[in-house]
Amino acid sequence: MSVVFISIGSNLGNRVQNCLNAIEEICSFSKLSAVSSAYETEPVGVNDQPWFVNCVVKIETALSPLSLLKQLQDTEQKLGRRCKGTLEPRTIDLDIVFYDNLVFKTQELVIPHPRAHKRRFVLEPMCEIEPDFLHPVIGLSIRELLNQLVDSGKVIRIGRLSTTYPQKITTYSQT
Ligand code: PH2
Ligand code: MG
Ligand code: MG
Repeated sequence: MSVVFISIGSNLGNRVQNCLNAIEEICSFSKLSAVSSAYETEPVGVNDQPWFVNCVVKIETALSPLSLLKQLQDTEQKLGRRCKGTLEPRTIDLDIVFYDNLVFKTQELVIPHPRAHKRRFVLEPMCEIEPDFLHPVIGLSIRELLNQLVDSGKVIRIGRLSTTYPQKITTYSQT
């Protein structure tokens, strides 16, 4: 089994509900081991877009990186994502951030996510669940990356996400 961190983001429609739906779908093909809080985050690298809701989940999976990518893309489609480009608002975006300590580069997939270490909306939620995880290329922990970060995009914690077992229902509460 491999340990994978996935960044979840939505800035179209009911953003929190979209994230909840994504987590439930992810539970259907992998074992969920941790979920961060939900954060409202200022858009980074795009102009004139609504703010995002972002979170990070930790899973265990037997899927290979490319099979997992396919599952995540199918899930994005199922949850109503229409645009594939990065410049339009999207119902849901599911990105593989880390896959064990793997360094993986193909046309369709790069792991670790090439921009994750520069993004507060990824590092802050991930720091909540695994602050000591070492970036396999940079060699710094998530906490260290966050401390040296220059990204000024605002990231505001808005509530807790929790999944019930064995029902696998994920809920949001403003606490
Ligand atoms: N995703 C992007 C581009 N910019 N900004 C925030 N705050 N959150 C995101 O998830 C995000 C972004 C491309 O995937
Ligand atoms: Mg993305
Ligand atoms: Mg993506």
